[in-house]
Amino acid sequence: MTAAIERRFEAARAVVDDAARLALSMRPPPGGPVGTQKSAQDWLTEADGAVEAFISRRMAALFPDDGFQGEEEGATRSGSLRWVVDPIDGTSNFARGRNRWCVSLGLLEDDRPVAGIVCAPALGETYTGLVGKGAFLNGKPIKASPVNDTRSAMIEMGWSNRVPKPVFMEKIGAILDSGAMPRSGGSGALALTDVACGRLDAYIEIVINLWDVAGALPILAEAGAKVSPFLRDGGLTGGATILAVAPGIAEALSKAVQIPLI
Ligand code: LIP
Repeated sequence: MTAAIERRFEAARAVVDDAARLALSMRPPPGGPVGTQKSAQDWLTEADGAVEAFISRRMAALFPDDGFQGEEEGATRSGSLRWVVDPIDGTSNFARGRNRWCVSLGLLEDDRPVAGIVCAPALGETYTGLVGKGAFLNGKPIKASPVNDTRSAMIEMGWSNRVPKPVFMEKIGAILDSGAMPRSGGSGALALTDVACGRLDAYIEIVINLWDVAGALPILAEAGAKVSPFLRDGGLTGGATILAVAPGIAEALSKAVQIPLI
C-alpha cells in the first residue's frame, strides 16, 4: 500500500464524515416518500445531488489530479486514481425518513479497488477498508461469518426495476430452496458491508452499479468474503451481477444461484 493511497484514505474519511452529516441534516421526516422517481421505484432526493457535489468539491480541492465518478453526475474527472461515490445509497429508504442508507466512497487505482468508506450516520456506523490493512466497523476489526451451511444462512437479495421479474423470482426461489432465510433492505452498499461483518451470510443483486459497490469491495476483500468478478463481468462500465458470500457457503450458494465466483 503506497503512502499516497493511505494519505487519500485518511483525508477521505473526514470528507465522508462531513458529507454524512450534511445528508442526515437533509433527510426527510418519517412519512411518505419525499423526492422524485428517475424510473419506477428508483428514487432521487435533493440530498443525492447536494451530497455528491459536496464530496466532488472537497476531493477536487484535496486531490485535483484524481478522477471522480458519481451516481448522479457520472464521470466528471479522469485519473489513474479515481474516486467513485454513491452520495445516498438506499435513497428509497432515505426518502421516507428510514435509517437504512449510507454515503459510499471508493478509491480505485487503475480500476482496482484499493480503499473504501461506507458511512451510515443514522445507524451511527462507519465501515472502512484499505487493501492490505484490514476491514473495520467503527474502528473494530470485522470478518465474514463462519456459517458453513445454507440452512442456517441469512441471505439478502437486492431488487430494482432493472431486473426482469422471472429472473428475480428464479433467484429468490433458489435462495429459499437452499434453506436460507431471505432478506431485502434497499441498500446494496449496506448489504455488502453486512456480509463483510457477518451480519449477513451473502448478498446477491442481478444488476447493480459500480457506485453502489466501489466503497464496499475493499472492505469485503479485507474481511475474507468471496466476491464474484463484478468488475471483470462489466461492472466497470455498466450494471452487472454481484454475489458476495461468506467462505463457508460460497461454493454451495454459487452453485445454487448459478453465479460463478471466478
Ligand atoms: C440502490 C441500491 C440497491 C438497489 C437499488 C438502488 P440507490 O441504490 O443500493 O441495491 O437494489 O435499486 O440501486 O439508488 O439508493 O443509490
